[in-house]
Amino acid sequence: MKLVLCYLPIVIASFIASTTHASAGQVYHEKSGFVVIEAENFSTQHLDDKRRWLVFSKNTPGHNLADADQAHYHDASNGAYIEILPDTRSNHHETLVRSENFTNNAGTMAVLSYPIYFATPGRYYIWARAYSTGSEDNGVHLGINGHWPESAQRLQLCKGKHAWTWSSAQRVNTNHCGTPNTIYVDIPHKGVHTIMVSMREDGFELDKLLLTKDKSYIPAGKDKSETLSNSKPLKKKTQLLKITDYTRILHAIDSFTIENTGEIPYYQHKAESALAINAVKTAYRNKFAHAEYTVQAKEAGTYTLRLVTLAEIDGESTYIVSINNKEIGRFTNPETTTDYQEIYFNMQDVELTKGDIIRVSSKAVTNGKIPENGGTAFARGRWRALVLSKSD
Ligand SMILES: [Ca+2]
Ligand SMILES: [Ca+2]
Ligand SMILES: [Ca+2]
Ligand SMILES: [Ca+2]
Repeated sequence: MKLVLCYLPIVIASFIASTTHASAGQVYHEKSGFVVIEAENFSTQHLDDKRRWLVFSKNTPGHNLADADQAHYHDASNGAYIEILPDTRSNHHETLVRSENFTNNAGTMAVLSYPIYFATPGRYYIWARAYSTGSEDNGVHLGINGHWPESAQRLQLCKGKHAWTWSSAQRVNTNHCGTPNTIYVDIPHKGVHTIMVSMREDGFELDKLLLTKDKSYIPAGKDKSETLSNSKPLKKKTQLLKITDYTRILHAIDSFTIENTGEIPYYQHKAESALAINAVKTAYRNKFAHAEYTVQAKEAGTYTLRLVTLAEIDGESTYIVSINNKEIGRFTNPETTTDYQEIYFNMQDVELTKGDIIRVSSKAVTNGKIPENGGTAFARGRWRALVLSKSD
């Protein structure tokens, strides 16, 4: 079997992009008192000059670091795991060098970080899924938020050699194989906390971590899938689609006055967020309706104005924008095959001062194309907004 390896900065990026469940925007979180982490999906690694956690999967290339065992990705959860190398002490015949191939000082060598959102604070028992082939590759330290509480140091496994094995046992002087179900951290409050891993013995192989509030829980096999947030897509806007920068949007419905503004009235077409003319009434056809907005003191300045109208299949309505009865723009909708398609009309360098009356007018017209009730249907002069963008 060929031994394969990647160096970490590359591995993290490529791994997240390709083979793992995790992807951009996904983060670990606690779910019903459980946190399950693929060890290879760590966020950062520090203090890794002498020993380094390396990711192994079927895609990683070979290496020539000291190592006493072959790769074990076949039975690894997510097809990948991490091993801390070089491993210069795989058995007790090889020299123990403190702060090199062994350290009892948690948090001093090859420190990994896994930020996790916990909704439920409290005590979490930590299980590690590890693969040991010798007597000097079966201990690791755990920590939280840069601290290394005694309760999370010296996770150890003795049984289950040459197989992926879950352990939550802490090595103590009276029991070098550790006491089962004793490794834990306390999550002080709801929020993001960073679970950390650091070297105790080189050659240690870690596939997965499982944190549980249930002290009697015993994981088996690959156990649960990693607990990742499931980000829903953010809500996208459906109107004013091409308005990508603006100072102020004057919405036709919310900002403009339509009472007592002319001989024929607008009504509010709320489903389309538009003002419109009820062209069913023949008296309202081919005449301008008006809506008005009074400029406030804080809005004084020079702007580009964009009138957002809605094209309609049954007619090409005309629009007029005026300030204090002086026309500054006159536009006609283009023909369209899509009802309520937004059309944008620009007016450059418009100076607004306090008390100015901005008036938007439009009329209902027919293009004679759409038969209706013995005649043809009318477009209703719909418009949606007047957008103010401050000139630079
Ligand atoms: Ca190895
Ligand atoms: Ca070792
Ligand atoms: Ca090993
Ligand atoms: Ca894994």
